Amino acid sequence: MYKNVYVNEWVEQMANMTQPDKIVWLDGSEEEKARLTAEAVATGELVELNQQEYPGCLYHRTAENDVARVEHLTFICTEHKEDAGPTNNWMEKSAAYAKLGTYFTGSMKGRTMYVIPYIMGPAFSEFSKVGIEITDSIYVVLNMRIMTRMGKVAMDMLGDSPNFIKGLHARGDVNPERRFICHFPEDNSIWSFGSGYGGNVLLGKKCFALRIASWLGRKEGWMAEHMLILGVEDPNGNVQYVSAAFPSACGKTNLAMLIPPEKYQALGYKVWTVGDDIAWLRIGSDGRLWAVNPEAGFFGVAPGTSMKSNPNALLTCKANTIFTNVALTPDKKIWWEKMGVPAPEKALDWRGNEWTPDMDTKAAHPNSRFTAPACQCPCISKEWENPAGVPISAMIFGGRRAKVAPLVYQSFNWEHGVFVGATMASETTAAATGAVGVVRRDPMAMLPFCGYNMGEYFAHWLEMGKKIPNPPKIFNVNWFRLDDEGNFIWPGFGDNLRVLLWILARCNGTVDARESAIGYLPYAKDIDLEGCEVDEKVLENLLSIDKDAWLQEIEDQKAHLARFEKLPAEIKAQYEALCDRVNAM
Ligand code: GTP
Ligand code: SPV
Ligand code: MN
Repeated sequence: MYKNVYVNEWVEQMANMTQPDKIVWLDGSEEEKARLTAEAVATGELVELNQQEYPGCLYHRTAENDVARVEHLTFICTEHKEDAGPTNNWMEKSAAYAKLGTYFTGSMKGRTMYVIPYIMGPAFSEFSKVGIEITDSIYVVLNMRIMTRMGKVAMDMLGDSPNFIKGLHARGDVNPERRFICHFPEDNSIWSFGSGYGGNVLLGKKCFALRIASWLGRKEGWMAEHMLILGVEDPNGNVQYVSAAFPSACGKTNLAMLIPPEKYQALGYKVWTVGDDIAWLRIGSDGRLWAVNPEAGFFGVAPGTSMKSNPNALLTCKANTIFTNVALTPDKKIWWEKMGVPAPEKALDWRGNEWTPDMDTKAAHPNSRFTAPACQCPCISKEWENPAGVPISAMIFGGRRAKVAPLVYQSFNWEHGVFVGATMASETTAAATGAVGVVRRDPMAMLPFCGYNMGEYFAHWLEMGKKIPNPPKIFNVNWFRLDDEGNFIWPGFGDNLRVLLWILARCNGTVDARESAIGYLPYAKDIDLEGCEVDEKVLENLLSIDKDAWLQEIEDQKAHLARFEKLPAEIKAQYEALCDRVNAM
């Protein structure tokens, strides 16, 4: 038990329903970690990896049917449907409690209930909020220990306040028929049943830090966004920060940990990581928008992570990391596709089946992940735990678009920038169950994560723009344009710094741009290509916009915007202005 009576009372209620054999109140100590790890290793829930090679690292496989977020089983549960809006699944609040209550009742019989107090955000920061997650999974406990500031520090911050987000999770029998991820923003509460996977069960992450927090942000005048935060240091040592929203598995972690091309390293440029997935943003007393990363770790996509593509991520994972659904070698090492090292002669794949490189199945699941402490990242910003956050100069939207979207463009102003975010589209990835590679509209990369009516969310963005005296400039990028053979045209990764530098030059007013139908486009000469495999002609192509493609695009946008009953008039006006400009191209 803790000293906080509100926490104790709620835990007692949840225990009466779920009926665990015992309750463990966590404090976050090293002794506790060692004890729980040993227990999970003994039951086979976790595998201890080769400790010479991977000190402190663990391996876990989730059930075969439980390897990604389940958007069709994720609900916003409010009294009125219109508060969830047209893009969220909705259940009436009391009906949802009743339905999930039948699943939770007795679900922890024979099991242990763990109580995890945690903070999203730096301890004792004005940005930060406390959550308590109840779970019957040690895997969840050990992941939350990496992803949040958990244990005693959270109870110290909470004090005797009733103000905490209540999260209840039980694995149940991991049956997709009885899997529900329900959010009750009116009650600051989250109930998750029947899954053991990432974003479904690490309730501090998408459930709290985006769905519940977006609701709170609207109420309290701040923003919770699916954004990385990074700092670019110039050769004089000045650091400017940007945040960027890309849909799941579209490059946030990679951009956040970018390694500058050689030329820029030699000149003294550096990129510092503040966060790789979520940003909480508030207006500072200086009139700028300031951001913190509410998380304390990275839950990153493993496949494709190599010493070539993202060495900083790989180095972050060298110790104290949990690997989920990657391949396991006989000598207890791990492997995944495009890791940049030869495949093992044999391994157990993500399903736990014998695997050899000649098989045409993947050894690691495409959405397999590492959970690693942010403080181990070689390029972690020294400001990453600053309770005041970092000031944001530019906000960037982006996604996977084979054609249509150019490499980069700048919005005309905040209102136009909100429209650009509201009409964002991207091809779907393995981060959620369902078809991969289908174009869908994903406003601000928040479609699966906005905890309320998305029409009102757009209005909140517009409202914030009016309140920020010195708002960030808003841009759109696309690293994923394809040639006719289906190859990426832009090399991406480290070379994305070339685009970031144009963006910052725009913020600093040191470079011109040309006005186009969709926004300000760079002059090709202003994106430096020295040492890049792309020449100016290819760049011209990457920066081109095709009238026919954009005529099609505005048709698609029309259908998308028609979904929102509460679409702000400003967005509608922006849409009409875009149509006029495209027609006049
Ligand atoms: P979530 O954790 O799901 O939110 O994903 P994320 O947005 O952090 O994506 P991540 O950085 O893990 O990248 C996902 C995939 O995109 C990986 O396979 C990367 O290799 C690939 N990727 C990232 N950046 C680039 C890029 O600049 N160009 C290309 N072509 N691929 C990229
Ligand atoms: C995402 O899907 O955007 C992730 C992974 O960052 S999860 O925690 O599963 O949401
Ligand atoms: Mn994400």
